[in-house]
Amino acid sequence: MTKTTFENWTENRALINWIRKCRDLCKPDNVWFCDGSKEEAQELVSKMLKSGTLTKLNETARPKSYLARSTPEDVARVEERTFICSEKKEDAGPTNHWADPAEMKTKLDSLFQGCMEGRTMYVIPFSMGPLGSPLSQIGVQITDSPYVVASMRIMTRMGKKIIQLLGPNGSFVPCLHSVGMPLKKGMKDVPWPCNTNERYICHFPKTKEIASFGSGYGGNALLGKKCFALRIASVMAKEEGWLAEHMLILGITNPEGKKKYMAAAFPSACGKTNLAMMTPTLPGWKVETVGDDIAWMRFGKDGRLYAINPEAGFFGVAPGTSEKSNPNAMKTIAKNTIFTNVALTDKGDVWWEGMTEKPPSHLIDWEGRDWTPKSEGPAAHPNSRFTTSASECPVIDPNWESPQGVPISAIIFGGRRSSTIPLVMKALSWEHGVFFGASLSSEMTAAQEGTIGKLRHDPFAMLPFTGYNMGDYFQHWLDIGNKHDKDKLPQIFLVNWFRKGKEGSLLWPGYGENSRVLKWIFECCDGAPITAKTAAGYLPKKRTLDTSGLNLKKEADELFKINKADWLEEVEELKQYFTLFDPRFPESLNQELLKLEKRLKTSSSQKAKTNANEDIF
Ligand code: GTP
Ligand code: SPV
Ligand code: MN
Repeated sequence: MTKTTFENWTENRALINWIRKCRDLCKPDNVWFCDGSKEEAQELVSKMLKSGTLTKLNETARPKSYLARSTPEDVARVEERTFICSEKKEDAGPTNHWADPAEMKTKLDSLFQGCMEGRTMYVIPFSMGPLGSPLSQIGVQITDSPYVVASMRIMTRMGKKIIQLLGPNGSFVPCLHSVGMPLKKGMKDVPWPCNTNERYICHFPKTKEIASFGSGYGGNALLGKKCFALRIASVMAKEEGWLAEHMLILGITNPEGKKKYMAAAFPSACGKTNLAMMTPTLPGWKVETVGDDIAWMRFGKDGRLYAINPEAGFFGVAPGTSEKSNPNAMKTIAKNTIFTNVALTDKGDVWWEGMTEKPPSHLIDWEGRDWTPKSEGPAAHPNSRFTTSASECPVIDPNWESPQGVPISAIIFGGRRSSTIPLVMKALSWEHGVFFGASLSSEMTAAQEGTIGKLRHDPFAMLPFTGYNMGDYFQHWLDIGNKHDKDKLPQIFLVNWFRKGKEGSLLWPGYGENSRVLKWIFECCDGAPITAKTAAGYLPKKRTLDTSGLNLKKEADELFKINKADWLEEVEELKQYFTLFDPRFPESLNQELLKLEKRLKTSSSQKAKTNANEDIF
């Protein structure tokens, strides 16, 4: 076998030069050009079993699957350490951390200096999106983490075929990553190397480059995902007139065989994977998955919006996933899966909170300690995840790799809101829908470092993922509406699975029952006369949301209530929040807010608590 050299691996000079530069800077012991083959994956796994990074799961219970445990300091995305390095601070906007690109480059140069000593530098050519699709993009990640290589192999299309596609002159997004823990001579490695003192997740929107230092976890380290497919891609999308969004994509077929595609944006750990793979409880309805986290959308020649899933796998939240809540996810992760920070059973299989009603009597928890139901704290980390191929999903959509994408009929926004926001609402117009997106907020989860349960604004579920000024991003969404045929634009909806009743319990059963809401949305898109106009938006007209056979509590009426006092409070709060984006806040969104306030106030002759099942004007 001939040894792989830069020259016989690629003819792309720009790529060779960049890899050489990284090698000279990071000083790895050797360079490994990833070909994406099975043999390569096997070799990496063997290496990680030896180093303790991976534990093999029971081959009968969970074939070809592994468990990784991170250190407790490296369990989620680190938004505080995420930077947008635009030339001007205003272009990063008020919601991003900004750093001067030249200063950050200098800082990164010193951090990356010799950072791969004692380690292998892996070079991973990858495609975001189906190979050769006009909507796809190529990236090359350099990393010193074999765990990242194994994960990228699942999450993206990677290897030799990408190099062929790139050719001698193709362009790529350079993504440099290091766990930031050089192995000096005589130093012993640890199972999960990382650097808790120095962490930088950096994006250079002008030159479309990414550099990440110090973390080996998820969106911090799998740079094709949030860094490329959202932060850098959102900049490309703005420049080129398309959309890069934190959205699942699903196909839904009614009992008559009519199919529509929908995209939905919910903040991290708010239900995208679950909705994308759901098993409808409504007889005759079918849901199929195109993607569970990211959508890239462009207008087709016919004037409709088409979406692709740029990813090839799922990096899904484990806790709460069960045969009951998400049987399709359970089938997807039955084999060939890497689990991170879940608990280990005595039989060598995985477990997490919510997987079974009763926890096993003994486990090894995510920190490698003995655990019993009496132990303090959960056995699996709340942000523990599975990494698995989309192709393993039993309900993967037949068109999920279609190069032109799938036509989107509805765009859905949602978050965790224990009050105020009804189960489902349709926007009055595209602009009102953009207002839904801009005013989205959600209670925080374990997917981001921060205070769990605290309500925070998360416009378009893109707060940590928009690579430029959020005010300009709002304008971009408005422009999309202005530039395209209004009749062909997707209709926009707002949903909330998480509204709570007086005793603090969830009012809506969620999961498969969400098919009832999807059905209503489906029928709205078909122009069915099932909407009732309220001050806040269109709600389901009396009894048009199919709740047949659901034993909803009496207080379930609350699900649809537009409580005027709460909404006026929301308006005041939004007035305040939107000033953050001055002077780049689009005037038409201000108008939407004022119109909402006016509608709420003119409905004052009505009862303070309006029953939304009635038209309120
Ligand atoms: P990211 O991968 O972080 O972007 O998350 P996601 O949006 O894909 O969230 P996911 O579907 O993994 O759900 C996160 C958590 O929310 C899990 O614990 C689920 O069990 C829970 N969840 C999902 N859908 C529902 C629902 O309809 N109702 C309720 N009550 N919980 C849900
Ligand atoms: C999210 O946090 O939205 C995720 C997980 O999908 S991560 O890839 O870590 O960003
Ligand atoms: Mn996500």
